[in-house]
Amino acid sequence: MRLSRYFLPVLKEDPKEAQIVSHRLMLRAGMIKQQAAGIYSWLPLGYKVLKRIERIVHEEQGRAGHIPLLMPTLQPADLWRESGRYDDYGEEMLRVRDRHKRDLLYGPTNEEMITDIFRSHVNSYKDLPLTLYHVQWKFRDEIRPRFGVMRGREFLMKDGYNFDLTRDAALHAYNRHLVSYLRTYERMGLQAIPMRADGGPIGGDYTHEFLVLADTGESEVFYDSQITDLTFGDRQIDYDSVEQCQAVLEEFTSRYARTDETHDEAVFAQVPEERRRTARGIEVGQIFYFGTKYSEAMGATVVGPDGARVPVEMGSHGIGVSRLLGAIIEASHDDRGIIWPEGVTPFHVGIVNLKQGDNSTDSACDAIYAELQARGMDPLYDDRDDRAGAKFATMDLIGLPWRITVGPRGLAANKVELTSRRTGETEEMSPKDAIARLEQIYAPVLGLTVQDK
Ligand code: P5A
Repeated sequence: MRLSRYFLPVLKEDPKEAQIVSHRLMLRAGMIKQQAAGIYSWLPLGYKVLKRIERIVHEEQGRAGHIPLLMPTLQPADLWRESGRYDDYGEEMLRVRDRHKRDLLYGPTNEEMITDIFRSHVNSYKDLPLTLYHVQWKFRDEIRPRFGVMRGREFLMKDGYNFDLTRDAALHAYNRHLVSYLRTYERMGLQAIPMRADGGPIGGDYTHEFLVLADTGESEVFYDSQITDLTFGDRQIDYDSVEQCQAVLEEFTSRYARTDETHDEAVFAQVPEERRRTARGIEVGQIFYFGTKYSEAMGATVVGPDGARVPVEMGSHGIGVSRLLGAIIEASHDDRGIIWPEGVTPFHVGIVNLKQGDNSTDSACDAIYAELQARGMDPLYDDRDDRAGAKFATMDLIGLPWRITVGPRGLAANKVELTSRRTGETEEMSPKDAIARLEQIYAPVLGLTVQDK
């Protein structure tokens, strides 16, 4: 993309309404615009990151064998009357009435609807196990929407639902989700720690939240510091293996880590004092096992191996896709702006032309831009006629992890600068070498095969 043709409405001043850094930077970088309390338009740059995050979520769900579908945002109230949650959900549920006076609601979650789909089409245990998921907008009429996309009223969630014959099989689905979530967050450059939590309005008493530690987080958390040493890394997991998934769950949940809802001082006191931590965290996901809560209420049964019908065992699993943008920025920024991890950056590299209109720099930038695209990368070329300082400030604010700077003096010696946003380190090299370096860096992210040259 050429910046002269893009829509990037950056703000010079700090917006007053933003209390935390991620909200401030998302507004300043022209990523979102508030339309009503907790309701946002996603401007091109924000939309791009949202799509990158969504794509990682889809890839990791696919790897775990989960199947995508798409349910609507509006749901008939009658489904929720069946489960009893229409009355229970309270004021957080946005209720709507259509012209035929039928009650609808803007879905805050989809347990009822997916259970309805299941009972309409699945009859036998032979069709199990099954995990269906979608990435869809939700609405919760939060009392206090705040911190931008962090606590919105309309927000994007990945929500998945597992259907199994037995409790053990459903617990394997739970473990499988835990593993796939660990991978998903790490690909976004985040450490999200599973912590024992409370079922809330979804239900069930076996549930973990995934928390990214941050001072601005809304949840108070208590944990054994050893837990922060764990990483999933690039281990290969067979998602069908009960033992492998169970082993990962045990590794990541055997140390004390709880939200304030389930915190127990007596148990916490058994952790050696020097390892006890109290902190704040951002909840970026939650997994639930709730057994037959919805299937019994809604008559979702299957014929079991002995011919008798049994209610299906279920759980549900959510990732806060739009909240993740805020969480990533909270975890990765500096005074000058955002620092995107390579896995989610809106553009892979920024190209800054120090002398727009100069034949040599213009044609060098055009060539670099074309070559990066030819190799599967997505560059943002600042081709505006602006001061170098202003161009650098914009690139720093929007947080592209790499920048190529092209100026007439360097170019005379066939050199450009490659700068890391994270470390600020700059190296001089030929355009060809800069492109090759970026290709190496992005190969794992893009699934590229780098040819030896
Ligand atoms: C699990 C999937 C559920 O709704 N039903 C389907 C279960 N879980 S949850 O924990 O309530 O939500 C899942 C994740 O969605 C994000 N989230 C939000 N993001 C932005 N604004 C909000 N108001 C909001 N509410 C929930 C969180 O990341 C949460 O973990």
